[in-house]
Amino acid sequence: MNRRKFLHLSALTAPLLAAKKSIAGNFEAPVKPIVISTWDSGMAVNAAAWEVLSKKGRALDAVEAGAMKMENTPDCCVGLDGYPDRDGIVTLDSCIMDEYSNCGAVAGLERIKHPVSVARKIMETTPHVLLVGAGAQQFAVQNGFPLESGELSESAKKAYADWLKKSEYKPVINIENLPVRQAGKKGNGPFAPMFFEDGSFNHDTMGLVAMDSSNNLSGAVTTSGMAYKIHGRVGDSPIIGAGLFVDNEVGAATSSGLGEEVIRICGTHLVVEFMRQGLSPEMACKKAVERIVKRNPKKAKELQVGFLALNKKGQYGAYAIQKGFVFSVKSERENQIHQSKFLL
Ligand code: SD4
Repeated sequence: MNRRKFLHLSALTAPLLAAKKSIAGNFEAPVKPIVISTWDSGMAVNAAAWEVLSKKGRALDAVEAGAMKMENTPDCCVGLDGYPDRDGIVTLDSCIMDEYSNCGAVAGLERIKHPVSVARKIMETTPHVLLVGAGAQQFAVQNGFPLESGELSESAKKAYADWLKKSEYKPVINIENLPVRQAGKKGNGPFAPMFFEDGSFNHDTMGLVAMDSSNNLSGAVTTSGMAYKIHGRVGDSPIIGAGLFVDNEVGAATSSGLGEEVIRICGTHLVVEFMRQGLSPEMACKKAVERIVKRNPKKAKELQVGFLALNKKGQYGAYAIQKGFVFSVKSERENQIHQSKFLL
C-alpha cells in the first residue's frame, strides 16, 4: 500500500475505531465540565459553580463559588444562619482541596460568613492545612474577613429556645425516613432546610466536587455542623480524607451525614482509593457505606451517611446507608436532582 492510500484509509477507519472504543467504555471522553453537590439545595450551588465552569474557569474557583452561595443564603442551615451548638453558639467547619492536593480547612469558626474562603486563604497563604476556633477567627480577621455579630437567625433562635426546654443530647442527622421527620420546611427561602419534629435541622452541610474544562478536579465542603453539638465538636466536613478528598489522577468524593462515622473510616479517602482500584463512583461509595454498616451492625438503622463521588471520566455516583440522600448534578448534558441508592 502506498503512503497516500494508507493515509486515506486511516482517515476513514479512525472514527469507526474511536466509536468502538467508546462503546467498550474504556476510552470515553470525559463529561466536562461537571459539578455535583449534596442535597437538592445543590441545584443553586451548582448554578453558582457553573458560572465559573462554563467560562472555562478553574474547578477550585467553581467549588468556592458554590460553597459561598450556600453560605450567603439567608435562613439557610449551612452558614451563620445555621443552628447553634448546645451553648447557643454557631460554629462553622469548612475545607477546600485542589488538583495539586493543596488543601485548607477551618473548624469551630465563629462569626465569619465565608469559612470556605478562609479555608482557601489558609491553603494559599500559609504552610498549614487546618486552623481552629479562636486562632482561625483571628487569622480570618487579620486577612480582611469581617467579624459578624454572632446573633442567631430568627429561626435558629426559636429552635434553640425549644431545644433548651428539654436539652436532650441526642444528635440525629439526615435520616429522611425516620418517623420523626416532618415533611415540612422551615423559613421562607427557597432553600429552607428540612427539619425534625424536635426542631433540629438536618442538611446542615453542603459538599461539592467539580471537574473543569482542563480535566482538573477540586472540592469544597461547608457546614454549621450538627445542631446542638458539644461546643468544640468537629465533624467530618473540615477533615481532609473524611468529608472531602480529591486525587486529580483518580477522582474526588464528599460526604454528608453523621460525621463521626465518616471520620472513623476516613470515608472520602476510602471512596477515592476504591475508585483507584477500578470501581465506579457508585460502587466505591457503596463499599464505603458497607464498611460503616459493618462496624455498626446494631446501630446502623439509626445512622445516616451518604457519599458522593466523581471520577476523571466525569462519571458520578452516590450511596447512602438509608433512603433519602439526594444530590444535584450540572453539566452540559443535565441539570437535575438524583436519588442516591441506599443499603438498608
Ligand atoms: C457533621 N457531616 O458535622 C456533618 C453533618 C451533615 O448534613 O452532613 N449534615 O457531622
